[in-house]
Amino acid sequence: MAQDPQDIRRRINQFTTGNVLGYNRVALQVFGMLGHGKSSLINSSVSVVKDEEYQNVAGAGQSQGGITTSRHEHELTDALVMIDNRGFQKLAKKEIVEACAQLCSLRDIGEVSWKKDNLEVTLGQLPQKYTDRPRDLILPVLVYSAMFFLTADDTANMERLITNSFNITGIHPIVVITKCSADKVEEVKNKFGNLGAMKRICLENYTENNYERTEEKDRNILEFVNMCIQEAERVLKMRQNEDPQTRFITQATQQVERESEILREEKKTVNGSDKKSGCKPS
Ligand SMILES: Nc1nc2c(ncn2[C@@H]2O[C@H](COP(=O)(O)OP(=O)(O)OP(=O)(O)O)[C@@H](O)[C@H]2O)c(=O)[nH]1
Ligand SMILES: [Mg+2]
Repeated sequence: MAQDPQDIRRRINQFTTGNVLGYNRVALQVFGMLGHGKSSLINSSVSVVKDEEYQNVAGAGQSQGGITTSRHEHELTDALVMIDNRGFQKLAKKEIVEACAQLCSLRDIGEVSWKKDNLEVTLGQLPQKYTDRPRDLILPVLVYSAMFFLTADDTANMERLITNSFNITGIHPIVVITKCSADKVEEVKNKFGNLGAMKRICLENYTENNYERTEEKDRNILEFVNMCIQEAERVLKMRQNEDPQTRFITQATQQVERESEILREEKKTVNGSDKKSGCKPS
């Protein structure tokens, strides 16, 4: 029998991390392509979990994307926040590596950039993040609209993102397929399943044009948040005997390696084009 939405809401509101490993909150880090409904998912979750009227707290747009350019935190409960994010333009390697830095807790809230000086940002974060351990357990949430079908290139890039998310957090991203009245919904859902993301939910967000609350939409949103809590509980249990400092050092080292590789590749490209154009390095 389906659970009563009020029971799910109560459970969400009562959720705590139990302060395992010093984490006192769970942060749902929302990723996704431009305009696929990340901010709308946050608006919907805030309204439904708090059982308040819809408000555009995350600044969802009317365009085809590019509205959100920085990361902002939105509180669902004292122990649960959602972090809105800049949408991926192409899901290029640079964008994926920046997503990894966020998952490793090596980025503060604020502007998101895919510039090559990101390695400097990472190195600058290390001393403080080592002594002052992050209090948020970060969980990846991947938003994808059923209006788009993944091409072979998109699929390969998504696989890279999903694998990296798993390696860093120990879980596959929770996939939210938005605009689920589109006819590609089952195909998209299967694609993500084939990439290892088994926690998937298809839903319609509340939007600026369609914000009247319905039981079905509320139920799907509550089910999504509940799924996140269950994953958080699983991760906390899995990590309870780990040494957080060792974990941090391992992840930070891997992140520095990923970012160094991007720099090396860019240098190669620049050198290659210099040679072609006959420029001599200064
Ligand atoms: N029909 C329908 N429209 C949606 C849904 N989710 C979002 N939209 C619409 O899609 C457009 C983009 O939504 P946003 O929530 O701003 O998307 P975003 O991913 O935050 O976009 P950027 O921040 O610009 O990358 C807006 O016009 C929304 O109203 C949904 O589930 N169903
Ligand atoms: Mg947005």
